[in-house]
Amino acid sequence: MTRLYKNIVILTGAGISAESGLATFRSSNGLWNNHRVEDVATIEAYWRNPDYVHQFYNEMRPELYNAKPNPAHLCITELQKKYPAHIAVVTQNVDTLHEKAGNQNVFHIHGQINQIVCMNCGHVFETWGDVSSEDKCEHCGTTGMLKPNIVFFGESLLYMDQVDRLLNSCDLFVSVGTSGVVYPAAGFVQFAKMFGADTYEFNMEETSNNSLFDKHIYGPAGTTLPQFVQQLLADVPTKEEMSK
Ligand code: BJW
Repeated sequence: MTRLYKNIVILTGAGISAESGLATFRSSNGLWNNHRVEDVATIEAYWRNPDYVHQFYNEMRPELYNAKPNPAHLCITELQKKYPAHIAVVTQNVDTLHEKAGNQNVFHIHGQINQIVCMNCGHVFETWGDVSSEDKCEHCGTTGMLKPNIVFFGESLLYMDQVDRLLNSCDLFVSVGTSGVVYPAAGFVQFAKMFGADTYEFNMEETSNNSLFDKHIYGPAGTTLPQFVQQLLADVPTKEEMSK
């Protein structure tokens, strides 16, 4: 038996997409396995050698384009359809599996693989194709300033005003498949807790900010999250119960 919640925030990381076949970042065969983080995931790397960075993300794009959502993504859609609360998904993932699963209110705080931003004018456009330093911005016409719309180390996160508001008002904060080492996302649980939310963590193993969660559910999110969703849905009063 759980409370009936009004505002739910689900923070997701690479682990929620692991069962869709996508590599996480910090596992032994992780996404950066053959690359130094400093060469592909920092803003300094992009300015130093944009084509090296473009090549890394150009190679990643087709795999993410073809990836399919798994039960962990899909059960969020079911929750959003059947549970009488405002439910937001704050994702650190650059894949689009939440959207493919039909999730609503999704905030990509670390950007999206299928978006490009012009560092000259800020224009954002969508593409699943390759990008290079010879390409021109379709909005301002400047060449060589296009960057994958992915938040690199040293850059500010996206949608932080909205996320702050969500954290201030949430009464249930659920973290799924994130190691909790990258800030500011790793600190969200602390805010949610400070504002009175129940805090749940779903992961395969203990994480670095483990002590901040009220409950830990260990195991693959594709199994554990749908079970949790069914528990939440079991506590939703029926129409008859509501009218009594
Ligand atoms: C499963 C599973 C299954 C597996 N089921 N679970 C405060 C303190 C210290 C440092 C900082 C701080 N504030 C800012 C910083 C600096 C920095 C930072 O955090 N550094 C730390 C590493 C120390 N942060 C930043 O620079 C951020 N910007 C910022 O703060 O701006 C303000 C500012 C500007 C200028 C100066 C100073 C401040 C930006 C961070 C951007 C992160 N971007 C990346 C993408 C890189 C590009 C790419 O895609 O290649 O985002 S880094 C990478 O890590 C990616 C991810 O979104 C992010 C988090 O990783 P995630 O999702 O947690 O993945 P993993 O692999 O770590 O974990 C997977 C988990 O899943 C594991 O736990 C598994 O067990 C689990 N799992 N299978 C359930 N089936």
